[in-house]
Formats: sequence, structure tokens, C-alpha cells
Amino acid sequence: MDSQVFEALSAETLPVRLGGNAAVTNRIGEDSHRWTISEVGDGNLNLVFIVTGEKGAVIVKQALPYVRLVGESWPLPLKRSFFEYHALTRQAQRDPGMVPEVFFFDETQAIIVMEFLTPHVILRRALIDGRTLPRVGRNLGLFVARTLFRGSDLSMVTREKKADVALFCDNVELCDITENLVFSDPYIEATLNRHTTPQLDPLVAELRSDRDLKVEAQRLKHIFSAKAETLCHGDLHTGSVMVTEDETRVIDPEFAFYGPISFDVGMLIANFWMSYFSQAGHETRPGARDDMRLYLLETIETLWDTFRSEFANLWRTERRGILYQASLFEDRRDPLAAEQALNIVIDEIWSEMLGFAGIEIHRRILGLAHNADFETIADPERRASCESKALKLGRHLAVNRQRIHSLRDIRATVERLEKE
Ligand code: SR1
Ligand code: MG
Repeated sequence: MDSQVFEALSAETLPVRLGGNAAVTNRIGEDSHRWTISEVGDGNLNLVFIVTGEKGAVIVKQALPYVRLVGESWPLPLKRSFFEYHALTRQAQRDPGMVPEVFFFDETQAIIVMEFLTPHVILRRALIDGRTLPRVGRNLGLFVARTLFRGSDLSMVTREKKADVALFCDNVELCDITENLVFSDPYIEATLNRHTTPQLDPLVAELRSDRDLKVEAQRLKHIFSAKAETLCHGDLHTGSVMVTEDETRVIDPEFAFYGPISFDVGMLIANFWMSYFSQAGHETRPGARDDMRLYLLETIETLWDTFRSEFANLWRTERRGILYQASLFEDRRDPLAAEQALNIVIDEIWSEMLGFAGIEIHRRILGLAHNADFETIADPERRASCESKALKLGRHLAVNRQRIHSLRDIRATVERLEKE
């Protein structure tokens, strides 16, 4: 096989491509004729294979030169694999043990060979199945605090941070997807949009003519594109998290870019709120829905509280970058100055995070890329009811984000909407 020309893998060609590769054979065994290979990619973009040999298994992920969800009519550069590889290495340093270990990267073939996580399942699937994972809120709260703080000018040597901004700034096409699919398309009659029930039509029309909402969506797009604060995962939803009872791992950072600290936090929390509103479409056991909903609200609170306290801890112990330097706050007569600055920074993350969460909810119901939480609700009436409650929460968060002061206030809104 020509190693200089990209070729999409298949179960037949994969052993030829990777059979002689020591990084792979050391993990799973040398006899590639005995490998079993299954393609399991269910995302929107890539091929994903589980490759099992006599000694073990690995994941082989390959980017395709187009958007898998749409087809070859939407080309997408292979270089997203390069950004995913570099994001994984940085996240592994910033929060060890939280991302899969990478064994091999081939830039030309856009292949990453990495740890096969087992018996992990995708968090979104677990939540649809009504599973309550006790450690997810804390683990994810720590992950976002550590990766986002340690990738910013609060922590990094500024020359290294600027070099990294320059490296990741070429992930243009993936940012372009987010800029259009997340921040703009849901609020216009875009060709790629769809919502799955006509029952939503009146609410969708209302949202698309809501001036305050459209202004906020564009303000948030402005923050997304202009605030190169830290290395974001870029697509941190519950489909990008794998779990067991004890472990949480974050996967798929191909959308990595330098953006606002608040972006990953908001996208992630939005997906727990969507899970909350989708529960009425999934549960049949008596009482189970209420338990699950309570679990989801508590997980959101744990995630945010953990993020805030770990971010504050890192602020107090690891603030070695160019921002809010300790030298400016050394005056013992005013020990609260650094704490005042911290509170202002966290308040800004909070209000932006709420806005991003609201927009993420909208795009998953009105835009191109939907999520299984709602899509797998078979009854259209019920699906529309779940989706409309989520859409209303999204509007509330985006428009009122600077007037909302606590998750307790949001909880009251969420529970009121659920009873509608
Ligand atoms: C065309 S890509 C659509 C979506 O899939 C990815 O997972 C991202 O969420 C993107 O917005
Ligand atoms: Mg993905």
C-alpha cells in the first residue's frame, strides 16, 4: 500500500496497512490474519474500527475526506485527525487518565490507533437507558477545569500558548461547522436544518423571529470566534464521553480550537439538560423517571460546582501565566484582590456558559446534527413535547444568561417546564 496516498480503510485493507506496525502488533499480536475487525463508527464524521488480536484490542480511528453524515458532497479535510491527536496529547498531560492512550498516529492516512475502552459505553446511551453513573459529574467537572485552566494564559508560558494558538488556528473547517451549524443555521430557514415533528412548527417559527434570541446567538458566536482563551475540546457532548460505574473518559477532540473557557462547559451541561427533558420519552418503570431526573439535575450541579472549585484551586496554586500575575497581588494589606479577580472571571464564564448551553440545545433540535436522546423517542407527540420544553429552556438560558444567578433558579425553571 502506498503510504503517501490517503486510502480509506476497510476490514480487508486494515491488516495490510497496520499488520507490520510494531505500535499495533505489540498491543494486539503479530498475526494479522487472526485479527477480527469491526467498524463501529456511529458518529457524524469518521471510520472507527475495533481490532482484536490474540493479545488484546485497539481502536483504529480514521478521518474521511468528507462528512460521513452527509456524504462526499461535503468535503472535510483530513487534518482534523492531526488536531485530534495533538489535543489528546495535551489533555492527557493536563488531566492524566481522562482520555484514551494514543499508541500511533499517521498524519497522511489520518489514522489514530488508541486504547480500546472496555467495558465502557457512550454516556449518552447510558443516560437514555436510565443508568445513573455516580462519578460522572465530578470527573467531568475536574476534566473541564483542569484542561481549560491549564491550556490558558492563566497557566501556560505565553510563548508556548501563542505557538499553540498558531498550531490549532488551522482547524478552520471544523470551526466553520460549529460557526454555521450551531450559531446561525438554527435561527434561519437553512437547507440543512430539520426538526422531526410538525408539532414543533409554531415554536420554531416563534424562535426564528425572536430578535433578542438572534442577537444573543450572534453575540455568543462572536465570543466563540474571537476569544482565543484556551484549548477547548470543541465538541464536548455526552456522545464524546465513555463511562463505567467507576471511570469517565473523554474522546473525540477533533473540533479542538482556541476558544472561550465557557464553551466546553456550556456544551456539556446542555446535554445533561437535554437528557433530562428526554426522559419522559424513554422510561417505563414507575418512579424511575423521577429518580433519573433528580440524578441528572444533581449531576449538573456537581459538574458545575466541581468545575468552579477546581478552577479556583488551580487559580490559587498554579497561576503562573501572564494573567492576574501573583506579583500584582502580593500586597499582604490586600489579600482579597486575587479573589475578587477570580470571582469576576468565574462570573463571566458562568454567563457565557449558560448562553452556549442554550444555543447547543437549539441546534440539536432544529439544526442538522440531532442527538439520540430525542431521536430515539418513537412517538412523535411525545418527542415534540420533550423537545419543545428543551427549546424553551434553551431560549431562557441564551436570552437571560446575564440575569440568571444560580443553578437553583434554573432548576425551578426546568421543573416548571417539565410539568407543562
Ligand atoms: C457535520 S458535523 C455535525 C456535528 O457532528 C459533530 O459531532 C459536531 O457536533 C458537529 O456539529
Ligand atoms: Mg465527535
